[in-house]
Amino acid sequence: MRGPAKTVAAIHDLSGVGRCALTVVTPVLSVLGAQVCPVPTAVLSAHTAFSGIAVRDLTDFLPAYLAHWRALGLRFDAVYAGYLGSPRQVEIVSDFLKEQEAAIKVLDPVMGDDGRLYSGMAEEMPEKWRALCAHADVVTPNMTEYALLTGEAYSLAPRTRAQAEGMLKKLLDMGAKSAVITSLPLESGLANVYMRRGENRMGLCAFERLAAHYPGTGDLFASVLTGALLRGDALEGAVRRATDFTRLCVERSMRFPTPVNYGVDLEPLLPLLWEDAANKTRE
Ligand code: PXL
Repeated sequence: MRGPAKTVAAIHDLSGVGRCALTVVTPVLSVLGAQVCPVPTAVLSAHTAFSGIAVRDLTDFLPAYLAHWRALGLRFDAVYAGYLGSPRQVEIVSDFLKEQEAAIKVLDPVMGDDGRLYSGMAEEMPEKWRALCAHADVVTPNMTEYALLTGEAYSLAPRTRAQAEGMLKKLLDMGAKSAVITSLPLESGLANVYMRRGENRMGLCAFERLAAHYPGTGDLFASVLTGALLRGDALEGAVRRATDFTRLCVERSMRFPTPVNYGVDLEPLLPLLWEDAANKTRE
């Protein structure tokens, strides 16, 4: 890779156990050659699918944290935000995004799965996130988050191509420059679908349905996507890389099963991302 490492302000929680948020974002982006500067939104002993967790929300700490960064005059190549712990954090992130004019902004509206908000997620978060999406270069909701953002009923009924394109357009109408919906059920099967503003046609990466459903795969997908965009991939190449790597991690985790709450077994596969990135650098 030519030049210094690209920098990413990564605005996510730190969950000690369960492989999501910063414990996924950091290794993935590092192996893709980017320096991660975390903005921790909360510290949890484990992600919210575990019961009995210890949680410390960091909303009150973030203004001082970012004020120091402001004093340092930091400018990032990318800002990648995921799990935000309170409605006020959305305001704080919104101000930060406005200051980071030149950064690629990847916004993953991490709010829920399986048709429900994550435990502890405030009811106002969908409308807050809707406004935040206007700042995005790329938004990456799953089907639950798509329903929460748009106010549509959650449904996994297979969609036609035209319906899926209509869904992507709704996200673009919120102001995002491009949109990706993960694990969208098409009539032909599951796919990660995407569209850029001003284009009416969607692109898609199809993948086969697997029986297991692991937390943190949305974070894994969006982390690879962010790293690939920073390496200069176009959106289609980045979605392809993120889809392929996420599938590999899920397949491996099913072959050597651990309880799903502990997340996907990504560490043994990180060298593949490295080799992929190294090959690209040699090209
Ligand atoms: O992977 C999404 C995620 C991020 N952060 C926390 C979570 C979850 C999903 O459950 O609980 C704290």
